[in-house]
Amino acid sequence: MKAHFITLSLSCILITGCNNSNSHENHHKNLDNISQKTMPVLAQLGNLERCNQYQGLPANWLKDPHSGMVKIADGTVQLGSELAYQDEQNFGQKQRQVKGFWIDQTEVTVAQFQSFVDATQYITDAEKQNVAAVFSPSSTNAKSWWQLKSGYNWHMPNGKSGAKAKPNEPVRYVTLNDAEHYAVWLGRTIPNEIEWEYAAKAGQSEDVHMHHEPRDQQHHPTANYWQGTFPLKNTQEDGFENVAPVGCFPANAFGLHDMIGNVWEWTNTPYQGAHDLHLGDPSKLRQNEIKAREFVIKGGSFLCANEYCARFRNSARYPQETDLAITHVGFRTILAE
Ligand SMILES: [Ca+2]
Ligand SMILES: [Ca+2]
Repeated sequence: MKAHFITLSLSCILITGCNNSNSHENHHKNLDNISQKTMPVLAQLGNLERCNQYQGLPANWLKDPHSGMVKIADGTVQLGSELAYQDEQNFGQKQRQVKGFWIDQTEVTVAQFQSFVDATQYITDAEKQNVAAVFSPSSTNAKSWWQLKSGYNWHMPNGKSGAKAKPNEPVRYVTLNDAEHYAVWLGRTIPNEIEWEYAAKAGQSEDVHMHHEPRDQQHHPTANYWQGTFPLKNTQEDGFENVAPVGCFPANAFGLHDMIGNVWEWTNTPYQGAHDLHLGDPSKLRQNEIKAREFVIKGGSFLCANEYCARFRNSARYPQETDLAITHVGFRTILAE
Protein backbone atom coordinates (compact mmCIF):
# COMPACT_ATOMS: atom_id res chain seq x y z
CA MET A 1 0.00 0.00 0.00
CA LYS A 2 2.77 2.41 0.96
CA ALA A 3 4.69 1.78 -2.28
CA HIS A 4 1.47 2.19 -4.23
CA PHE A 5 0.79 5.59 -2.66
CA ILE A 6 4.32 6.78 -3.33
CA THR A 7 4.14 5.60 -6.97
CA LEU A 8 0.88 7.48 -7.46
CA SER A 9 2.28 10.63 -5.90
CA LEU A 10 5.43 10.47 -8.00
CA SER A 11 3.37 9.93 -11.20
CA CYS A 12 1.33 12.98 -10.29
CA ILE A 13 4.44 15.11 -9.93
CA LEU A 14 5.88 13.84 -13.22
CA ILE A 15 2.66 14.56 -15.12
CA THR A 16 1.90 17.99 -13.65
CA GLY A 17 5.45 19.21 -13.23
CA CYS A 18 6.94 20.73 -10.08
CA ASN A 19 5.69 24.27 -10.38
CA ASN A 20 2.27 23.71 -8.84
CA SER A 21 2.25 24.52 -5.12
CA ASN A 22 -1.11 22.75 -4.59
CA SER A 23 0.43 19.61 -6.01
CA HIS A 24 3.31 19.97 -3.57
CA GLU A 25 0.95 20.38 -0.64
CA ASN A 26 -1.10 17.37 -1.68
CA HIS A 27 2.06 15.35 -2.09
CA HIS A 28 3.17 16.21 1.45
CA LYS A 29 -0.33 15.54 2.79
CA ASN A 30 -0.24 12.12 1.16
CA LEU A 31 3.11 11.35 2.75
CA ASP A 32 1.82 12.59 6.11
CA ASN A 33 -1.20 10.34 5.74
CA ILE A 34 1.03 7.40 4.94
CA SER A 35 3.15 8.15 7.98
CA GLN A 36 0.10 8.43 10.23
CA LYS A 37 -1.39 5.24 8.86
CA THR A 38 1.74 3.27 9.61
CA MET A 39 2.09 4.45 13.22
CA PRO A 40 0.46 2.01 15.62
CA VAL A 41 -2.59 3.18 17.55
CA LEU A 42 -1.58 3.17 21.18
CA ALA A 43 -3.79 2.52 24.19
CA GLN A 44 -4.85 5.64 26.07
CA LEU A 45 -3.47 4.92 29.51
CA GLY A 46 -1.95 6.85 32.40
CA ASN A 47 -4.53 6.80 35.17
CA LEU A 48 -6.53 4.35 37.24
CA GLU A 49 -9.70 4.58 35.20
CA ARG A 50 -7.93 3.99 31.89
CA CYS A 51 -5.75 1.11 33.05
CA ASN A 52 -8.73 -0.67 34.57
CA GLN A 53 -10.64 -0.36 31.29
CA TYR A 54 -7.73 -1.66 29.22
CA GLN A 55 -8.20 -5.26 28.09
CA GLY A 56 -4.47 -5.96 27.78
CA LEU A 57 -4.23 -6.29 23.98
CA PRO A 58 -3.06 -3.28 21.93
CA ALA A 59 -4.79 -2.29 18.68
CA ASN A 60 -4.10 -4.53 15.67
CA TRP A 61 -2.54 -7.17 17.85
CA LEU A 62 -0.93 -9.90 15.69
CA LYS A 63 -1.79 -7.91 12.56
CA ASP A 64 0.64 -5.00 12.83
CA PRO A 65 4.24 -6.02 13.71
CA HIS A 66 4.55 -2.77 15.70
CA SER A 67 1.29 -3.22 17.58
CA GLY A 68 1.49 -1.56 20.99
CA MET A 69 4.96 -0.17 20.31
CA VAL A 70 6.42 3.31 20.53
CA LYS A 71 9.15 4.44 18.13
CA ILE A 72 12.24 5.79 19.82
CA ALA A 73 14.66 7.86 17.70
CA ASP A 74 18.45 7.56 17.67
CA GLY A 75 19.99 9.38 20.63
CA THR A 76 22.29 9.26 23.61
CA VAL A 77 21.91 8.23 27.23
CA GLN A 78 23.99 9.08 30.26
CA LEU A 79 24.31 5.58 31.61
CA GLY A 80 24.18 4.78 35.32
CA SER A 81 24.25 7.04 38.36
CA GLU A 82 26.93 8.56 40.54
CA LEU A 83 24.51 9.03 43.43
CA ALA A 84 23.11 5.58 43.99
CA TYR A 85 24.22 2.00 44.53
CA GLN A 86 27.80 1.13 43.63
CA ASP A 87 26.88 -1.16 40.80
CA GLU A 88 25.15 1.76 39.04
CA GLN A 89 28.40 3.66 38.72
CA ASN A 90 29.61 4.18 35.18
CA PHE A 91 33.33 3.84 34.61
CA GLY A 92 33.15 3.85 30.86
CA GLN A 93 31.86 6.43 28.40
CA LYS A 94 29.36 8.71 30.11
CA GLN A 95 27.27 9.27 27.00
CA ARG A 96 26.27 6.18 25.06
CA GLN A 97 25.02 6.36 21.51
CA VAL A 98 21.88 4.34 21.00
CA LYS A 99 20.36 3.45 17.66
CA GLY A 100 16.60 3.98 17.50
CA PHE A 101 14.13 1.13 17.97
CA TRP A 102 10.53 0.33 18.69
CA ILE A 103 9.62 -0.65 22.25
CA ASP A 104 6.46 -1.84 23.97
CA GLN A 105 4.42 1.01 25.43
CA THR A 106 3.73 -1.16 28.48
CA GLU A 107 5.09 -4.21 30.21
CA VAL A 108 3.98 -7.35 28.32
CA THR A 109 0.50 -8.16 29.60
CA VAL A 110 -1.03 -11.47 30.62
CA ALA A 111 -3.41 -11.14 27.62
CA GLN A 112 -0.47 -10.78 25.22
CA PHE A 113 1.34 -13.72 26.76
CA GLN A 114 -1.91 -15.74 26.65
CA SER A 115 -2.11 -15.20 22.87
CA PHE A 116 1.46 -16.52 22.57
CA VAL A 117 0.62 -19.62 24.60
CA ASP A 118 -2.62 -20.17 22.65
CA ALA A 119 -0.73 -20.02 19.35
CA THR A 120 2.27 -22.13 20.34
CA GLN A 121 1.20 -24.26 23.34
CA TYR A 122 4.34 -22.94 24.99
CA ILE A 123 4.96 -24.22 28.53
CA THR A 124 6.89 -21.84 30.77
CA ASP A 125 9.89 -22.87 32.86
CA ALA A 126 7.93 -22.38 36.10
CA GLU A 127 5.31 -24.81 34.83
CA LYS A 128 7.94 -27.37 33.79
CA GLN A 129 9.92 -27.04 37.00
CA ASN A 130 6.79 -26.61 39.15
CA VAL A 131 8.70 -24.22 41.32
CA ALA A 132 9.05 -20.47 41.55
CA ALA A 133 10.33 -17.88 43.99
CA VAL A 134 7.31 -16.43 45.75
CA PHE A 135 7.18 -13.30 47.89
CA SER A 136 5.93 -14.66 51.22
CA PRO A 137 6.98 -12.45 54.13
CA SER A 138 7.15 -14.22 57.45
CA SER A 139 5.55 -12.52 60.44
CA THR A 140 8.07 -14.22 62.73
CA ASN A 141 11.23 -13.59 60.75
CA ALA A 142 11.46 -10.07 59.34
CA LYS A 143 14.38 -11.04 57.10
CA SER A 144 12.64 -13.92 55.40
CA TRP A 145 10.36 -13.04 52.52
CA TRP A 146 11.14 -15.39 49.64
CA GLN A 147 10.08 -19.03 49.48
CA LEU A 148 10.34 -21.61 46.70
CA LYS A 149 6.81 -22.83 46.06
CA SER A 150 4.96 -24.98 43.55
CA GLY A 151 1.80 -23.97 41.74
CA TYR A 152 2.81 -20.42 40.94
CA ASN A 153 3.18 -19.44 37.30
CA TRP A 154 2.22 -16.82 34.71
CA HIS A 155 -1.51 -17.56 34.78
CA MET A 156 -1.64 -18.43 38.47
CA PRO A 157 0.52 -15.69 40.03
CA ASN A 158 -1.32 -16.07 43.34
CA GLY A 159 -0.94 -19.84 43.57
CA LYS A 160 -3.43 -22.66 43.03
CA SER A 161 -6.02 -21.26 45.40
CA GLY A 162 -5.48 -17.58 44.60
CA ALA A 163 -6.98 -15.29 41.99
CA LYS A 164 -6.03 -15.96 38.36
CA ALA A 165 -3.91 -13.42 36.51
CA LYS A 166 -5.89 -10.53 35.04
CA PRO A 167 -5.47 -9.87 31.30
CA ASN A 168 -4.31 -6.28 31.82
CA GLU A 169 -1.67 -7.10 34.43
CA PRO A 170 1.99 -7.51 33.50
CA VAL A 171 2.91 -11.14 32.95
CA ARG A 172 5.34 -12.41 35.60
CA TYR A 173 6.79 -15.70 36.82
CA VAL A 174 8.55 -15.80 33.45
CA THR A 175 12.22 -16.62 33.06
CA LEU A 176 14.48 -14.87 30.56
CA ASN A 177 14.13 -17.98 28.40
CA ASP A 178 10.32 -17.62 28.45
CA ALA A 179 10.56 -13.92 27.63
CA GLU A 180 12.89 -14.62 24.70
CA HIS A 181 10.57 -17.29 23.29
CA TYR A 182 7.70 -14.81 23.38
CA ALA A 183 9.84 -12.11 21.72
CA VAL A 184 11.08 -14.43 18.97
CA TRP A 185 7.50 -15.48 18.25
CA LEU A 186 6.70 -11.84 17.48
CA GLY A 187 9.95 -11.29 15.54
CA ARG A 188 11.23 -9.07 18.34
CA THR A 189 13.97 -9.16 20.98
CA ILE A 190 14.51 -8.33 24.64
CA PRO A 191 16.26 -4.94 25.11
CA ASN A 192 19.81 -4.79 26.31
CA GLU A 193 20.47 -2.68 29.39
CA ILE A 194 21.59 0.42 27.51
CA GLU A 195 18.54 0.36 25.26
CA TRP A 196 16.27 -0.10 28.26
CA GLU A 197 17.89 2.72 30.23
CA TYR A 198 17.82 5.05 27.21
CA ALA A 199 14.09 4.41 26.83
CA ALA A 200 13.49 4.86 30.56
CA LYS A 201 15.51 8.07 30.98
CA ALA A 202 13.82 9.52 27.89
CA GLY A 203 16.23 12.42 27.53
CA GLN A 204 16.73 13.07 31.25
CA SER A 205 20.41 13.65 31.96
CA GLU A 206 20.49 14.80 35.58
CA ASP A 207 21.26 12.21 38.21
CA VAL A 208 18.72 11.56 40.94
CA HIS A 209 19.62 10.65 44.49
CA MET A 210 19.17 7.02 45.40
CA HIS A 211 16.28 7.76 47.77
CA HIS A 212 14.46 9.88 45.22
CA GLU A 213 11.02 8.29 45.17
CA PRO A 214 8.90 8.57 42.01
CA ARG A 215 6.44 11.24 43.15
CA ASP A 216 4.88 14.27 41.45
CA GLN A 217 4.89 17.87 42.68
CA GLN A 218 1.94 17.13 44.95
CA HIS A 219 4.03 14.28 46.38
CA HIS A 220 1.71 11.60 44.98
CA PRO A 221 3.42 8.38 43.86
CA THR A 222 3.86 8.22 40.08
CA ALA A 223 4.70 4.52 39.96
CA ASN A 224 3.71 1.29 41.70
CA TYR A 225 6.35 0.70 44.37
CA TRP A 226 6.22 0.01 48.12
CA GLN A 227 5.28 2.75 50.57
CA GLY A 228 5.61 1.81 54.24
CA THR A 229 7.94 -0.43 56.18
CA PHE A 230 9.14 -3.36 54.11
CA PRO A 231 8.25 -6.21 54.24
CA LEU A 232 5.35 -6.20 56.66
CA LYS A 233 3.60 -2.83 56.33
CA ASN A 234 2.45 -1.66 52.92
CA THR A 235 0.45 1.58 53.16
CA GLN A 236 -0.58 1.31 49.49
CA GLU A 237 -0.41 5.06 49.11
CA ASP A 238 -0.09 4.46 45.36
CA GLY A 239 -3.30 2.39 45.39
CA PHE A 240 -1.69 -1.03 44.99
CA GLU A 241 -0.49 -3.58 47.49
CA ASN A 242 0.38 -6.01 44.73
CA VAL A 243 1.03 -5.72 41.01
CA ALA A 244 -1.06 -3.10 39.14
CA PRO A 245 -2.63 -3.31 35.68
CA VAL A 246 -0.21 -1.84 33.14
CA GLY A 247 -0.44 1.89 32.48
CA CYS A 248 -2.09 3.12 35.69
CA PHE A 249 0.55 5.82 36.08
CA PRO A 250 1.63 8.61 33.70
CA ALA A 251 3.97 7.77 30.84
CA ASN A 252 7.54 9.04 30.71
CA ALA A 253 8.70 11.60 28.13
CA PHE A 254 8.93 8.87 25.45
CA GLY A 255 5.36 7.74 26.12
CA LEU A 256 6.28 4.57 28.02
CA HIS A 257 4.44 3.39 31.13
CA ASP A 258 5.79 1.63 34.23
CA MET A 259 9.46 1.72 33.27
CA ILE A 260 9.80 2.41 36.98
CA GLY A 261 8.09 -0.03 39.31
CA ASN A 262 5.23 -2.50 38.93
CA VAL A 263 7.46 -5.37 37.71
CA TRP A 264 11.19 -5.49 37.14
CA GLU A 265 11.99 -6.04 33.47
CA TRP A 266 14.39 -8.51 31.91
CA THR A 267 17.28 -7.33 29.76
CA ASN A 268 19.54 -9.58 27.70
CA THR A 269 22.63 -8.11 29.39
CA PRO A 270 24.66 -10.41 31.66
CA TYR A 271 25.14 -8.95 35.14
CA GLN A 272 28.81 -8.30 35.85
CA GLY A 273 28.79 -5.84 38.73
CA ALA A 274 29.52 -2.21 37.93
CA HIS A 275 29.24 -0.89 34.39
CA ASP A 276 32.34 -1.60 32.32
CA LEU A 277 35.98 -1.95 33.17
CA HIS A 278 36.97 0.88 35.45
CA LEU A 279 39.90 2.61 37.02
CA GLY A 280 38.92 2.08 40.64
CA ASP A 281 39.53 -0.97 42.78
CA PRO A 282 37.83 -3.81 40.95
CA SER A 283 37.51 -5.91 44.07
CA LYS A 284 35.29 -3.28 45.65
CA LEU A 285 32.98 -2.84 42.75
CA ARG A 286 32.88 -6.17 41.05
CA GLN A 287 31.43 -9.22 42.62
CA ASN A 288 34.13 -11.73 43.42
CA GLU A 289 31.98 -14.64 42.42
CA ILE A 290 29.72 -13.79 39.57
CA LYS A 291 27.13 -16.43 38.91
CA ALA A 292 27.28 -17.46 35.30
CA ARG A 293 23.60 -17.14 34.64
CA GLU A 294 22.60 -13.85 36.19
CA PHE A 295 21.27 -11.16 33.89
CA VAL A 296 20.37 -7.54 34.56
CA ILE A 297 16.80 -6.62 35.46
CA LYS A 298 15.75 -2.96 35.42
CA GLY A 299 13.41 -0.42 36.95
CA GLY A 300 12.39 -1.90 40.28
CA SER A 301 9.01 -3.35 41.21
CA PHE A 302 6.00 -3.04 43.48
CA LEU A 303 8.24 -4.54 46.18
CA CYS A 304 10.86 -1.76 46.14
CA ALA A 305 10.72 0.25 49.37
CA ASN A 306 12.76 3.34 50.07
CA GLU A 307 14.52 2.22 53.23
CA TYR A 308 15.23 -1.26 51.98
CA CYS A 309 15.71 -1.42 48.22
CA ALA A 310 15.58 2.02 46.64
CA ARG A 311 15.63 0.67 43.11
CA PHE A 312 12.69 2.63 41.76
CA ARG A 313 14.97 4.65 39.49
CA ASN A 314 15.93 4.50 35.81
CA SER A 315 19.53 3.56 36.48
CA ALA A 316 18.65 0.90 39.07
CA ARG A 317 19.72 -2.62 38.22
CA TYR A 318 19.84 -5.98 39.88
CA PRO A 319 21.14 -9.46 39.06
CA GLN A 320 18.47 -12.08 38.47
CA GLU A 321 18.96 -15.79 37.95
CA THR A 322 17.78 -16.38 34.41
CA ASP A 323 16.07 -19.71 35.06
CA LEU A 324 14.14 -18.69 38.16
CA ALA A 325 10.58 -17.45 37.76
CA ILE A 326 9.71 -14.93 40.46
CA THR A 327 6.86 -12.80 41.78
CA HIS A 328 8.06 -9.40 40.65
CA VAL A 329 9.84 -9.80 37.30
CA GLY A 330 8.25 -9.34 33.86
CA PHE A 331 9.54 -7.81 30.64
CA ARG A 332 8.89 -5.77 27.52
CA THR A 333 10.12 -6.26 23.96
CA ILE A 334 11.82 -4.13 21.33
CA LEU A 335 12.06 -4.26 17.56
CA ALA A 336 14.83 -2.80 15.44
CA GLU A 337 13.82 0.04 13.11
CA1 LIG B 1 2.32 -0.19 45.63
CA1 LIG C 1 8.37 -1.98 35.15
